[in-house]
Amino acid sequence: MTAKAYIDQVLAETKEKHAGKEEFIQAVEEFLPTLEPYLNDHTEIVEKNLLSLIVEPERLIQFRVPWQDDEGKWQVNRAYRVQYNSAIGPYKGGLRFHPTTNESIVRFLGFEQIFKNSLTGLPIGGGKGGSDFDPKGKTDAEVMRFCQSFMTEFQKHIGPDIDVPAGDIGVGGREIGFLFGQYKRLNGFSAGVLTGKPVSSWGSLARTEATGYGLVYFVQNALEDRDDSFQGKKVVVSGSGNVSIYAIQKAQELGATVLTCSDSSGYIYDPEGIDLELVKDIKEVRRGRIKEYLEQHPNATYVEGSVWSLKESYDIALPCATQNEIDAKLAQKMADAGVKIVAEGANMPSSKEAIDLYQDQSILYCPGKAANAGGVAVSALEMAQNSARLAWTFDRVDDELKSIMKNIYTACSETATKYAEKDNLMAGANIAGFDRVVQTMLSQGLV
Ligand code: NDP
Ligand code: 2IT
Repeated sequence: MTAKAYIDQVLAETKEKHAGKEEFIQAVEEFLPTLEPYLNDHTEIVEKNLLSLIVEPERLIQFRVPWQDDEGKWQVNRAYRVQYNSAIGPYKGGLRFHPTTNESIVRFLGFEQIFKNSLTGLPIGGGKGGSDFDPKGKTDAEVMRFCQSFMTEFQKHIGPDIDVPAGDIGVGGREIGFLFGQYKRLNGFSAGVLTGKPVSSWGSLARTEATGYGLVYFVQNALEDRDDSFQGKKVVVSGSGNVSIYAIQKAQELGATVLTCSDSSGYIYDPEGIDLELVKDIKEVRRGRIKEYLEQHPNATYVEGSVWSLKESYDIALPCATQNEIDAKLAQKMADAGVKIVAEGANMPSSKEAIDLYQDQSILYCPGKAANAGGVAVSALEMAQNSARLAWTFDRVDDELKSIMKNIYTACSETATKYAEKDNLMAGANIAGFDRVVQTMLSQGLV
């Protein structure tokens, strides 16, 4: 069977088996076809039917989380963990608390995580999880009770050498702190069971900054490779959460003007450059809405709807909010605004049609599984520090992060050049991430 026919067959089987799981099918459809030139060179993968093993998670756990709200009412949420692939290390990936979380979303995130983690070069397998619990509008006490109930069940399935969760949308230092406290109460102190922990509970310095910083380091490498830099560039960022805030900070440090940030209600456009201290205060301290930015910057603009409909010209787009925030129509608006580089801080923020448009219009596309790998990479460094019972300095972690992002960029670019063309970083990321995982699977036999 040819590589192409084999890919088509596995895709058709996946679509049939998972009808309705749109995000999961989208992630597989964006991934498998790019492997064709690699499979042409590695026929043993076709012969051994390894793609079917790759799309099937090793384990998928679902459980209910009962908890009591401040009025004394009993509530229940649904939670998931997909332990996708452990070829190269313990399952590793975040937990998302957002009302839209479902099996399709957890599967797509877990599938992407396998190859992202492989690209870091560190010993971490792929996993992901979360719940349809919405932390928005909940009190600290409610969030704590939810996290304690979540961990009471979840602790059966995790461990420093088994599965090591971290944060994602709706799960930051507060949530990880409560989850860690409950794990400790049930099992004793075991630092390496979660990452993204508060620094006082053996968390790593620079983990909070790592995804946003890493995203900007990835783009910096792509720019330098084209004799360019961030200096004087206009940058548009979506979201105003963990990834956005630290992407904005690093882009500003490197001389760019960041024009926007957003939340799920609307976006701020500030031609003088986003006031990051204010955004941090609104989102991290007040847990408020981005519209509140106007109270201190009446000359900025607040617009309801997507930031990607912005008409003012800019050079670099950093989508850092959520999946499918950019469809073909919005991608066309970005092209009209003159964007040259799209680098994904979020997981799968661009639809398949949007990616096709970037590629048709020679917009350099930096896919999330490569560009946002800095977060999980520093999580793996947190695991290393926890195993050694040491705490590294901020600068040491940041230097490691810089070198990991450089290596990821180089691997994507060189693999793209070998199997497709230099600017096809999507093919480069997919093939380079896949190679390490499947070669390890082959070496371990059928397990
Ligand atoms: P946060 O919860 O800190 O922030 C999420 C931001 O995205 C908020 O501004 C939120 O707005 C916005 N957002 C969420 N859902 C939607 C939606 N449906 N429509 C529009 N805006 C939305 O999450 P993170 O910053 O941690 O995560 C952002 C993205 O980065 C996600 O795709 C995540 O998977 C990815 N990522 C995160 C990593 C990490 O280390 N945290 C690592 C790698 C990737 P609002 O407050 O209105 O909901
Ligand atoms: O999508 C991601 O890579 C994350 N949410 C971070 C995962 C981690 O284990 O740090």
